[in-house]
Amino acid sequence: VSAAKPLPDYAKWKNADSLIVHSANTIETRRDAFGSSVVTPLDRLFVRNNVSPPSESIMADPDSWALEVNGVGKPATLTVAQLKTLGLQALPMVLQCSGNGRAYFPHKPGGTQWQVGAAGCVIFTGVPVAAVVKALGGVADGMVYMTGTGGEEIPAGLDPNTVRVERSVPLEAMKDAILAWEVNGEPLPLAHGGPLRLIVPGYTGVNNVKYLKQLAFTKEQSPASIQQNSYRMTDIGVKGGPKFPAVWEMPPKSWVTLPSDPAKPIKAGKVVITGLAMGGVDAATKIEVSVNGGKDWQEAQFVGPDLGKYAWRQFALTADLKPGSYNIASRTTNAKGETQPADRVENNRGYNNNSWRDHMVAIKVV
Ligand code: MSS
Repeated sequence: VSAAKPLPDYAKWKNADSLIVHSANTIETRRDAFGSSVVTPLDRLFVRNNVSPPSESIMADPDSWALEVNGVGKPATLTVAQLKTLGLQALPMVLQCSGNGRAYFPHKPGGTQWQVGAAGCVIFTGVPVAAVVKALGGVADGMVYMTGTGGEEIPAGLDPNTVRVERSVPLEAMKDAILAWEVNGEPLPLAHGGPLRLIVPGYTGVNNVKYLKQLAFTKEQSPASIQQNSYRMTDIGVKGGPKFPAVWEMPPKSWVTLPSDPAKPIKAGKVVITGLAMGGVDAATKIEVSVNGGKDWQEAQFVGPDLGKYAWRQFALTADLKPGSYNIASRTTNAKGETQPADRVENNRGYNNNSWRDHMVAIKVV
């Protein structure tokens, strides 16, 4: 029996049985624990912080949390209470760490060995960024990026350029972005970025800055190392650098959730294979399942509600399986016609793994 690591204090309220605790700041959902709801229950949602989260004391009076907005016609500091007067949008979406699936890269990239569970489908609620920007006189001329700054301080010496977690995304990502104070109908907890978080749907986890202190429209990407060096698609063996593509939009991806425990043999006969499929920045529109390691594919059915293009879809396929060994894979196609590939895009830090082969599950039917 392996000694399970304890949940950290700020995430003590989570359901330990559903989670793999890699460290105090990296906690993933087990492959068999996403549940039957399309929306991931908060107590099973993964957690990832690059450094320790800020003190729980910032949650004492969430409405008084102040956000500085710069790079607009009329720069201003707005409290959450003021933001709540500017508009409201509920946004179902997949929140997924850039490194989800890193465990399957053969070159063993450094970083958390995430399997499938650094992802969840949740409903964030807040005000559209576009409404806030409109109220402040629009984006200032010549701005190219939307930059979010987090509220925690990173330890001295880690980054010569900033003490903050800071990420920039292309300006066009503003169109569906929101500033969220709620998730799944509850006040946004500290673990997921409360009191206020920048949500950029379709973009990988890191771009959704928690404890948001500043939202700025900028000419350049943030000088922070987390922008310039980390979260870049560099060649294997090459450390980061601004000349490599930033990890921004998510590619289409799916994985089977059941049968999920290769240690447990499955009874021959009709077996319902289930899973989750996401389209990235476009809706997942097609899902196929293979029971023979990708040789033959059958179209599976989406089951459960469609919560919009940024959410994931649950899927199922009933297969008649005789005793034997099977490799179960799934692959999705999005509205743009992009299909999940067999092979991962190799990169040094193990980002954006959407290879169907890497996410395959071997099962035994008896
Ligand atoms: N924010 C801040 N402020 N800080 C940090 O650290 N992290 C990232 C995001 N945001 C951070 C932030 C990441 S990296 C991720 S994934 C996310 O977040 C997560 O979320 P949750 O809620 O789950 O925890 Mo990777 O790409």
